[in-house]
Amino acid sequence: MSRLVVVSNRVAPIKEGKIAAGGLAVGVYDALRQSGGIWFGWNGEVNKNPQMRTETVGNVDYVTMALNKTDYDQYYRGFSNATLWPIFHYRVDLARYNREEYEGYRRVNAMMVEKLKPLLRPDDTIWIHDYHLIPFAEACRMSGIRNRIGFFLHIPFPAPGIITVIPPHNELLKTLCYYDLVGFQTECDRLAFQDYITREVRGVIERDGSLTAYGRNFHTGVYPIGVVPDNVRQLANSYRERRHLVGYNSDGRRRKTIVSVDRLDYSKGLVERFRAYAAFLENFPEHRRKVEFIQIAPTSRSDVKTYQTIRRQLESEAGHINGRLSDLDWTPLHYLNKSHDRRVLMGLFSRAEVGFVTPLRDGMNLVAKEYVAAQNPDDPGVLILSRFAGAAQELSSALIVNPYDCIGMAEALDRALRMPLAERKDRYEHMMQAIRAADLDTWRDDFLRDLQSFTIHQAVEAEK
Ligand code: GDG
Repeated sequence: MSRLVVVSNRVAPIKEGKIAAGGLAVGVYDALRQSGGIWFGWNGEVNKNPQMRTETVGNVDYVTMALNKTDYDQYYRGFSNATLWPIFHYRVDLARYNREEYEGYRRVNAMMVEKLKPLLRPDDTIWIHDYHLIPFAEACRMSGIRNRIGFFLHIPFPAPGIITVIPPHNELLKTLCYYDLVGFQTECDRLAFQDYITREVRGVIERDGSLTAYGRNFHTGVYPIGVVPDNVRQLANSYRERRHLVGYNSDGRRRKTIVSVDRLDYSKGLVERFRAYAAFLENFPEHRRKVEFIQIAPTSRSDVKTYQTIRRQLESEAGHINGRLSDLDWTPLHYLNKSHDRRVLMGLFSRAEVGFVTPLRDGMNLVAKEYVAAQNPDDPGVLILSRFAGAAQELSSALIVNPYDCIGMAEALDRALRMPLAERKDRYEHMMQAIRAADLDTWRDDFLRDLQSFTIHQAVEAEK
């Protein structure tokens, strides 16, 4: 097997047991550790003289660089997170477009390619991750790099009517055709992309399923990202302080727990979730004092304006719920903005009666899979899952809800808390089958196998 070179926007060298709060990091870490190679990207620093730095941990070289302030503002804070992220999550209302930011985005992609180029060997397989780096392969080809290059999109690919809101959508999506393989989380995402290519730019679907557009032939595929279920369960079991995680009534009986863990992001549906919880306590008062909701939401991208707004909104909603309903011995909602150790999270999942995962849009949502994998098979909790999370395609035995339906979600909470053991077990077993069938190893192995095995008939005029 050839050496693996992974490129993602953010790279943080990972020490065992200390995993950053981001699905991509969790997924790529194990992939690289097994095959060895390079993980290349931004180190999170912003300074005047961006220097390359290499840190070797085990068989992985973490090669990172800082960004200067302009690059950070235009590429990261601007086009990636204020244009692409909201639009790909169907939040056109929160998106802005600025031509300079787009140019900065293209420039940083090209600059990263030039930095990576001297480190590449001819038979390296290059795996690019996510929306920050869509034009990476095109910049590689222009620079004469001939290696196999695959791209995986961690977030949803929106319907063509949404994506055409981005003024240079044609130019941007053309760059995806320079990959040998473009991977998506769900069939729905892949079909949306295929629709765009066939309808917007008159690309064609070949007999082997590959696409030809802009004179280039390339493959697409569906690779739902997963978790390592045994590892999740092990972590959950190893957390010894579990009794500190949940509250008790004054009579000593343990309160039932509803748990949610998300990066603080408007795509995760936190405001709608808080409102649904409030409606649940209003409409089903018999649960009051017997239940508590723990929402862990580490802040992210806090210098992007829309993220400051959502944070303020959540503080106000949380204050409203607790101010109105708390008692001296009962706090209905625990809203925590800090990040927690992974072991603590898995321990908390295993003790919570309900996992409440209700994004407005999500590429996959690993928390949904982790919650299920952390459960005790003899007495599992119930997953409530948004139909707009990629995970809902596989976890159809969850209680599927529409996050825009406040009362529907309140009813699902009531139903979950009352669900008999036999039904909980039945749903859990179905979900575990799906989680095992598409675990993290399968995601990585399938993607890399396909990337290495497809016959590539790329047109090369543009590269000459
Ligand atoms: C993107 C896509 C897609 C969260 N808080 C803490 C913490 N986490 C961990 C969770 C989970 C991961 O971070 C979050 O993954 P998600 O999948 O839920 O969400 P995104 O960060 O938005 O990831 C998403 C994913 O990429 C992978 O392709 O599923 O759709 O948006 O593993 O447990 N981990 C620790 N402390 C925390 O406080 N240690």
